[in-house]
Amino acid sequence: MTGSLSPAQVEHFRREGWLYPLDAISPEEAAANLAALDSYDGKLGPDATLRLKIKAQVVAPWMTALGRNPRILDAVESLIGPDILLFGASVFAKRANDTRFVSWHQDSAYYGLDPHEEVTAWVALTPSMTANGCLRVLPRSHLMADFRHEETYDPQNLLARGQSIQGIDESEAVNMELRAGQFSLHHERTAHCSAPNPSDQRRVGVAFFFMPAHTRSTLGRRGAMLVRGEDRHGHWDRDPEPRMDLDPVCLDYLEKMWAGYRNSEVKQAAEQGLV
Ligand SMILES: O=C(O)CCC(=O)C(=O)O
Repeated sequence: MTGSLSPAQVEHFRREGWLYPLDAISPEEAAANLAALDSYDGKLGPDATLRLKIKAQVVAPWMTALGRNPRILDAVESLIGPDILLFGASVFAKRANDTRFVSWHQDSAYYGLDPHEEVTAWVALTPSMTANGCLRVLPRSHLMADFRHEETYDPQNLLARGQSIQGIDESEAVNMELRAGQFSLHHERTAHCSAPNPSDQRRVGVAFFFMPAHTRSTLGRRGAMLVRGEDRHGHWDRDPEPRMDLDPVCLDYLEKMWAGYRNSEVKQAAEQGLV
């Protein structure tokens, strides 16, 4: 398998909670995917990317195909084994000269997954550099205790409730710089964030959330997509597969899932004392 990780890369991920850069698609393919995303502006509101959250993989066949990219899945398989469910995907887009940011957070506080073995592959559709607000991670934070999150509702924050870990010591933070078409990996419990984009180059990426098929939902029955291997456990319903670009059935599903995530799922995290 061409994208399998070496033992040293696996060991690095297990120790540090992140890994980059890895190659997924060519810069030309990344540009084609970006053009498809851009074509949704107007059709899905002025900034379509703000609606492409948590189940964005159902929006179009190209997005589902990216979530099934063999290089990405080979790397993910090296970490979580051969039976892989795609729990979801979110688009994170910052315009040029954009003051919006993503605060420090752990996905494990919100996703309602047990055990916490989800791995995110963040795929760059434009260059994602320090200068334009690339993804940042706190090394080894996946091995630390759960962080407490505060809901700030800051409108500049690209997260649903502006959920934020306060007081992180950023001195060891790593900026995961990527060229268009490359991807990084981070563990569900790895604290991560990204700064505003003061540059004149936009920064767009899609985060795909992969989990081993034995993962359970702690938030009731939900959907996922089987993207490799077999599901012998049956803990998840099947997410719909898009038949066309902006498949209306899938868009409806995406809206419902995003509303649920913003409301009940985050509320449940609050009840668990994590936000
Ligand atoms: O793209 C970003 O700036 C943040 C991404 C993120 O929070 C994630 O991939 O979970």
